[in-house]
Amino acid sequence: SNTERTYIMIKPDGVQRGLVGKIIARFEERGFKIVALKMAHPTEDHLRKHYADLANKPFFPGLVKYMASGPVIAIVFEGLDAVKTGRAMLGATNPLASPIGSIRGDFALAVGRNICHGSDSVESANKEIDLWFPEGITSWKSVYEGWLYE
Ligand code: DAT
Ligand code: MG
Repeated sequence: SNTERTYIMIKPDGVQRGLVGKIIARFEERGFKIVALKMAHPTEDHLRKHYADLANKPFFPGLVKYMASGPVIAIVFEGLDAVKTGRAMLGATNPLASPIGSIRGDFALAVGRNICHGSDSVESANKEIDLWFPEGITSWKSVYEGWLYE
């Protein structure tokens, strides 16, 4: 539905490399609506919760350290098929396998420095939104909605 939400996070390398505006612009231009946005410097403990499903992977300690190495931009975008379209806009987990035109395919080289996170299902989006925005999100009506949706 039009109100599907996804959690998108610009990772510390995306922030350090000055790609925040470019990444947000892609989602805005596609038609997605920002319903929550903030900068945060997450703790390793918070990131262990965010990536709990990957706790047994050999790269997990390095992943948590990298993600805690600087501030991130936490965003919730809302719109039609936000989760699947958000994943398509990111590309593959490995930038090498990401199509040109995708965020990782245009801006990243290494799997361990892939600049942006996106929820992989509606269920994980809801969990991630609760984890990163316990204060809640901001619902609002965009004047473009009549031109984005039938
Ligand atoms: P995605 O971010 O595409 O959802 P994921 O959830 O499987 O991928 O993994 C989370 C992050 O962990 C990923 O963005 C980068 C890192 N990662 C995944 N596989 C990795 C690997 N084989 N080596 C190093 N880092 C990896
Ligand atoms: Mg994932």
